[in-house]
Parts: sequence; C-alpha cells; structure tokens
Amino acid sequence: MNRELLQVYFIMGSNNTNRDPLAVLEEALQGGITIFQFREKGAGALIGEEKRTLASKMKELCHRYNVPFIVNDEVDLAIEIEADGIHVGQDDEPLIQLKQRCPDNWIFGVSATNEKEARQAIKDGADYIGVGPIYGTATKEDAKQPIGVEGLAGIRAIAGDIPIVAIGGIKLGHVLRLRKAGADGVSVISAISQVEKPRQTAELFKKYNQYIPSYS
Ligand code: 3NM
Repeated sequence: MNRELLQVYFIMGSNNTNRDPLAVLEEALQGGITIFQFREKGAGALIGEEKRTLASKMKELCHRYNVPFIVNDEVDLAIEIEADGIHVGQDDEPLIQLKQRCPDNWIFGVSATNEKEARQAIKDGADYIGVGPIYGTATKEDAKQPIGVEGLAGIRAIAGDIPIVAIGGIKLGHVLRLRKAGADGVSVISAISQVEKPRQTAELFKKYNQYIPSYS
C-alpha cells in the first residue's frame, strides 16, 4: 500500500463523540484525514441494523472524499458494505485465515504491541501494522501497557519497509517525534473525535506530517 495513506489515520465509532458521528467524520474528511476506520465497540456501541446503516453512510462519505474506508474486526460487515479493507487485533480472527474470504485488493491491517506480534503480522501478509499503545489512553478499555516511542522504534527496526502507524493516546504534539522514530503516520480517535473543531485539528495533523519525509 501507499504508506502516505497512513499519515492521518482517523478511527471512530458512534460512542467516541457526543455529536452526530457523520458530521464529525465529514469535518475530519474536510480537514484532510488520509484513511478512516469504523470501530463500533465498547459501552453504548450500536448493534445490528443501526450499526450497518451508520457504517454504510460513513463509507459513502469517505468515498466522496476519496478516502479509504476500513472496518475494525468485523469481516462480514466489511464484505457486506464493500469496505476497502479490514483491521484486526491480536484477539481477532487470524489474518491468514480471514484473507481467504476478502478481495485481494483490500488493505489489511494488524495491531501489534511487540516485535514478536509484528513479525507474525508481516509473515501473515499484513499491508500495514498498527503499533501501540504508544501512550496511555482512556479510549480503549482493554488497552495494554504503553510501549512508548522506544517500543515503536524497536518495531520499526525489525519491520523492514512495511508501513507502520502509531496508535494510543496520540495528540498533535507527538506527531513529529513519532514520525522521526519511524512511524509512517499516526492513528487517533479522541484527538479528532472529541475536539471542538475536528476539521482544523485534522488539518494540523496533516501539516505536521508534511514536515517529515516518508520513510524509505
Ligand atoms: N487501539 P485514542 S489504542 C483503538 O494499542 C486503539 O492497539 C490501540 O484512541 C492499540 O487516540 C486505541 O483516543 C485507542 O487514544 C486509541
């Protein structure tokens, strides 16, 4: 995949904002997010038809802005609504198995917290690795112990040229050091979903990324 797509990787579900999630997503798209992941999980998450409808509307919105739409974890939903890819964690269906059911041209992402998990993700054919949590986060209830910038750099060192995106507690002020440590971009939920002006914040995330050349 084009690693520049990972620069401003916005993730959101309906319970990550007090506002209309579609309005927040559209503002983030206007601000220049480069990829989006639908993650409808945790307390108060939508289920069934309501979840499907929101996912479908979010996909349409992303496509209007030419931004890839990724689904967290739920392969059947992703296939049904014709997403552009899927992201799985360590406790989800193994990538190698799931790939058999998905279109070849999809983007496949895997989460990794340590070098062992990263090596496995690469072996299984991940297009990119989500590395984290880098910092403490209140957004994911079962988040692991933060690995810091050093943990990220360690994974970069063994990942070769596989694109990696940093996740977990990331704010604007972290972007430069994470890119310098080898991340191709940053993945955020609350830093965009819970601010007053998602558009302006997304613009700044994009701008800060432009200061650092792509990893090669
Ligand atoms: N995954 P925020 S941390 C969804 O470590 C997610 O794999 C993580 O939310 C991981 O940007 C996390 O608000 C939460 O901290 C990210």
